[in-house]
Amino acid sequence: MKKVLFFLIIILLSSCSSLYDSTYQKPNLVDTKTSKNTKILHKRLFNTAKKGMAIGHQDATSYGIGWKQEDFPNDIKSDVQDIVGDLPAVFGFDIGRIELGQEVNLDSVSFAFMRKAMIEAHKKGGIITVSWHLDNPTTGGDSWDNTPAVKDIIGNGIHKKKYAFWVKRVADFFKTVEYNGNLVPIVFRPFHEMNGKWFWWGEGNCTSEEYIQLWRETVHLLRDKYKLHSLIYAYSPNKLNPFENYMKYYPGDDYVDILGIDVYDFKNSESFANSMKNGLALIKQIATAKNKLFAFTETGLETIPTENWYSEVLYPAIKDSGVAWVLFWRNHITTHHYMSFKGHSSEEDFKRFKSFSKILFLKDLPNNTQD
Ligand code: BMA
Repeated sequence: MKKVLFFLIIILLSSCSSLYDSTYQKPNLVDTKTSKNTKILHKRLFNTAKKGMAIGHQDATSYGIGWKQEDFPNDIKSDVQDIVGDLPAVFGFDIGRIELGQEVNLDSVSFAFMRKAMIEAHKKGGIITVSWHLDNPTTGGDSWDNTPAVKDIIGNGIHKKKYAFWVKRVADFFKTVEYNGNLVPIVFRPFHEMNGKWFWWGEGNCTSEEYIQLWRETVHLLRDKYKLHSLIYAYSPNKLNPFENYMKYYPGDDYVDILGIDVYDFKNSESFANSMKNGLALIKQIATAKNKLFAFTETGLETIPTENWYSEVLYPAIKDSGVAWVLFWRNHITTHHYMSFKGHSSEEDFKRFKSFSKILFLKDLPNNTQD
């Protein structure tokens, strides 16, 4: 009996430590009780960054130009796949309005569908990242209603209980995203672009201390109160203006797993290339010193009017950046889309972009050892 127990302990210990070695050492994750699948996700992101960068698309399989997913998962469609014959490696979703208990998110994607799409993406070896354009808890307006509200939901703020309930709905949803009896691991990227003035959690609408408190209390709710252990947390300011400090709103090393940045091209390739290079170099430097992963959490050029944008504007700036992934924003309509699609003038250039060895789509990702 003693012998059996001894072997059992050895097996248990070796299965716990097998993820780590000299090239990939145990990271200090925000959630020390995080699930095995979440640890594996972190390791896969680490390995991905060694190989190149995973290409992501927001709402990749939910809808695209001229279509909305119907017969899912029998017939998975994606604008990316229609062009290059492979799905993106990273699947972006947004859970805005889950906090209200609504059936569809702010872009009319139903949460029931989203759950299926997340599970399907995970099953295929994809990486999932989720943003949260949540409504303004004080006014009931949307994320862009920048009436100050953070002070009302932190500490003993008047909407503290309401916010805790909102976060419970988030946790409850993530707890239903399950595959083979395990929760699907997710990169959660709440309260993004806080250094911009457009969201109620942004610059000028709360202080950096309030923001940090909001982030930390959100982690405490998800992780400690609601016992959700399938998340990796990503911090993602918007492109920095001169003299802006990336760390101004940083919630702390114990509250952030991935350092990100959002940089868009507003139809000025030169200025975009500069902001991108500076921003990506900065997150690389800070994240490396902290032994954390880093990623290009949002980018794009709306309607992609610039010739050879993917291969000649974007690629040179990202190729040696070391980011784990690059996420392009959604393909809503022909006047609001950030990914190429079949028949669009950028199609050939996107194929060329795909042919670069560091640009990784789903089939190029390092091995998927989850479940
Ligand atoms: C924004 C736009 C909006 C959308 C929001 C959340 O950047 O695309 O139309 O509602 O993201 O996806």
